[in-house]
Amino acid sequence: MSPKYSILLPTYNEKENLPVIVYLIHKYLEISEIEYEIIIIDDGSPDGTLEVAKQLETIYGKDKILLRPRGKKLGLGTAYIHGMKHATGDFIIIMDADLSHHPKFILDFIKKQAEQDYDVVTGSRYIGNGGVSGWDFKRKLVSRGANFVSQLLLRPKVSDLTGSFRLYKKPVLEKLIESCISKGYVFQMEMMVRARQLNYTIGEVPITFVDRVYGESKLGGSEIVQFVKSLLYLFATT
Ligand SMILES: Nc1nc2c(ncn2[C@@H]2O[C@H](COP(=O)(O)OP(=O)(O)OP(=O)(O)O)[C@@H](O)[C@H]2O)c(=O)[nH]1
Ligand SMILES: [Mg+2]
Repeated sequence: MSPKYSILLPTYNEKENLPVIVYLIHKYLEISEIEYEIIIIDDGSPDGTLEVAKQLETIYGKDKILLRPRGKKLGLGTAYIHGMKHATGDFIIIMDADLSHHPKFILDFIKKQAEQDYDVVTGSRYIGNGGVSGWDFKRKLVSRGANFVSQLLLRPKVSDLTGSFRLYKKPVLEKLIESCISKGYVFQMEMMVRARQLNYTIGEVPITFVDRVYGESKLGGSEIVQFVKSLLYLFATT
């Protein structure tokens, strides 16, 4: 039997982006005859994202779009756990719903995974044709800097530690989430560090990351301070 893929889409105020990303996932996976489901975890978005999601459920069907909303904004980490509990696929794909992660790359993730039966496949902005678009110098510097320092301290042999576009075997993701302590930005990084510790195999595919067009970005000074703190914590404990 061909494998099934569960795509987790956490949303908070993504009403403009959600219909586009769902359409694109549908388009790319349907033509490739890949079996999938999309699990939308909306955290009570005040912009009415859930209403939009309900319409998508009607359009694409309840077997393709699963709505697993929560009452209020409880954070990304727990949103993944919540979504994962309802996933029926063999593999779980995690991506942002703000169109920073283009669904066309999902096909690359799937192909890469099959090459060596990888436990995890992670998208990388720092290999091959990967890259970022729409970032100003400051944000590039912050991202590069964060990645560089993390590489130096943690030596995980993964080129892009802070990215969040990834594919996991379902049992592997369950195990990883169980062993991760951190929340926030550093969570993605800890996932890779733990994956190495537990001797899971990790494949990488180049992705281009596009800055969000709709909605507001939240990266600010306090996130950077939090990131550095968490990084040092990870360094000290792994
Ligand atoms: N369910 C849920 N989703 C969230 C929460 N916070 C963010 N998201 C979603 O998680 C994904 C990533 O969050 P973003 O806000 O894009 O974070 P970012 O990419 O670091 O920052 P931006 O510059 O704003 O794009 C998006 O699809 C968000 O809608 C949350 O608390 N709950
Ligand atoms: Mg984003």
